[in-house]
Amino acid sequence: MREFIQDSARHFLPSDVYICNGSSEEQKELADLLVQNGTFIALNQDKRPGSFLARSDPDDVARIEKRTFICSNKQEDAGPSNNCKDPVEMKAHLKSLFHGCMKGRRMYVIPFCMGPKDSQAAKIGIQITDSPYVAYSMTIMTKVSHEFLDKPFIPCIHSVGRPLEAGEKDSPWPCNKEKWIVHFPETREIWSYGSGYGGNALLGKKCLALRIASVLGRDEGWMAEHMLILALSNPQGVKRYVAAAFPSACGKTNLALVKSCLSGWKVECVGDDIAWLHVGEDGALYAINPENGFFGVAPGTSDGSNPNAMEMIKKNTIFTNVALTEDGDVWWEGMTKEPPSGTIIDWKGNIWDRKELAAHPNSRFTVAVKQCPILDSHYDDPKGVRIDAIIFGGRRAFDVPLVLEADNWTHGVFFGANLSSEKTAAAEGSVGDIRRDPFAMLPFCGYHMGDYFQHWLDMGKKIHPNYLPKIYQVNWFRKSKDGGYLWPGFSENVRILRWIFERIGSDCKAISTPIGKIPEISAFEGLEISKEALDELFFVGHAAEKKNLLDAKKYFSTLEPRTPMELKQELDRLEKNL
Ligand code: GTP
Ligand code: SPV
Ligand code: MN
Repeated sequence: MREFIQDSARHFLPSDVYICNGSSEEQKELADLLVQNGTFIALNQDKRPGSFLARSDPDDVARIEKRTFICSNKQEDAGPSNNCKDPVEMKAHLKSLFHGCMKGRRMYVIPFCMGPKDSQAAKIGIQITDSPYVAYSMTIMTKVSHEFLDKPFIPCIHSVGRPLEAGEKDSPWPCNKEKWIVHFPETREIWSYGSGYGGNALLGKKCLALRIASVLGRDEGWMAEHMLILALSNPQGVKRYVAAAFPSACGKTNLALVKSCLSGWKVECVGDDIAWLHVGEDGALYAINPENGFFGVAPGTSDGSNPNAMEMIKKNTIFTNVALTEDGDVWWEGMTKEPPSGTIIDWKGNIWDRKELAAHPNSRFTVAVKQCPILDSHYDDPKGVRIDAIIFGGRRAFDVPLVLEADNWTHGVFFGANLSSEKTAAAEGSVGDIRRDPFAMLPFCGYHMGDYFQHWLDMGKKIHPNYLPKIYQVNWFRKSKDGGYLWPGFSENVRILRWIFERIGSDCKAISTPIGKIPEISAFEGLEISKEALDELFFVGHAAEKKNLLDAKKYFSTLEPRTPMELKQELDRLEKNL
């Protein structure tokens, strides 16, 4: 650890070095500094105590997948879905790029723990960064303490890539046009350069807890997944835990915090973005949330759609790239039907013309889990929570039904492997294009996707058959011909959770289709929805399914020779069913 810190300082040449301890005094000092630097604007303390607005550089607003690399010793181990470069060459390149990159800045050392700190499943990282915004965010998103300094750790090196010459004026959001988010899966190292935003810079999140952790999971027999974890209790007080994977900005945080529309049915939250899944001594599958906070999408969040999130972000929250109201509060599209009156400053810091978006579509709130009003009592249980069902979901305007149940684990893995979704603003690129995003892990799997599919199949064999979670696929986003959503979503999604809960109990019936099982009409009793809308929501078109089958075949062939045999057999089974 000492060597790592000293080497970093010698090489990156910061003006000084500070080791974070995660205390509230330290958070206060960081916040004061950020306000002084102009990175933070303190919000109206009567309306949002302890809360701040940050505006990023307009070119640093989301994850950048083009600039994300998995540098395996052998290119084929990274697989066709990852950018890969030779690790020796890449390391040499990064070393020269990072030389002197922290001149004129303080170097923060952040010892952090992902997961319940007494859990065998937890992992320690040490992040080096020259960004106080990142340091502050890390104290919310992870557990930071000096006690993690003398343990084995995953090194995470980050710089905004903008050294300051003596007397040079800093900008509120320093960053560099050139960006690198680089992972070395064999040596378990992370280097990130040029961006200060979200998953590019808070290295505990996607870089450690997904890309590196997925590799650790493969090697050690567990799974790191892009999943929320929630608890659903029925009116009798029986509680079951569910994990659900949706691609970025496709509904994880909203489902994890959902307020139930069904009386007597209660949802509680364990995590909203990442799950680490282990087989326990009893042979069941257990999940922990490695994170300590939420980094949630702001637009669309309102008292109507997500009252629990609105409650959670009333205080001690960082808002990044949202709009600022005249009374020193925040606003974003969808928060209220009408924007507030008075002058509004948009996310770029200009007076809002009320035409362009006031908040960036990937604007976010950063807040500690302990502020979650429906936090589950086991959220920090070192053993994790037992998972009874797994859901895969995407954002699909057409062709994909509201919910499907898999016939068995292998069929469920087939669902995950075939997950496709419309692209969102969470990553740079064109929004709306449909792409394959297997298991919602396309941008986050640190190794070959074919091996990853095989790992899922192998994990199914390690779980005791009595505890094998049932697997589902959902789509809240199907649209009618006139362009509106067919399904009300949000709190009504609990109906689907209830069906899943009752299916686990197994005395609730389902209807078979060629592609999976669907609920009977009784699941929708009491919901104001037309018969036509329900029919459309569950319509399984033969032509569309044939096309899906061909696409899946084509996709699986791109993973050869690592496409698992069992998934190819699922293709045959589907073809017969169709
Ligand atoms: P990441 O943090 O990027 O991983 O996103 P996420 O998967 O947590 O997605 P999130 O819950 O933040 O939702 C993203 C967007 O989808 C928000 O604008 C939500 O308002 C919207 N959304 C979420 N759930 C639903 C739903 O059930 N129906 C509809 N129509 N929109 C939804
Ligand atoms: C995602 O893109 O899935 C996010 C946002 O959760 S970020 O942390 O930036 O990756
Ligand atoms: Mn996410």
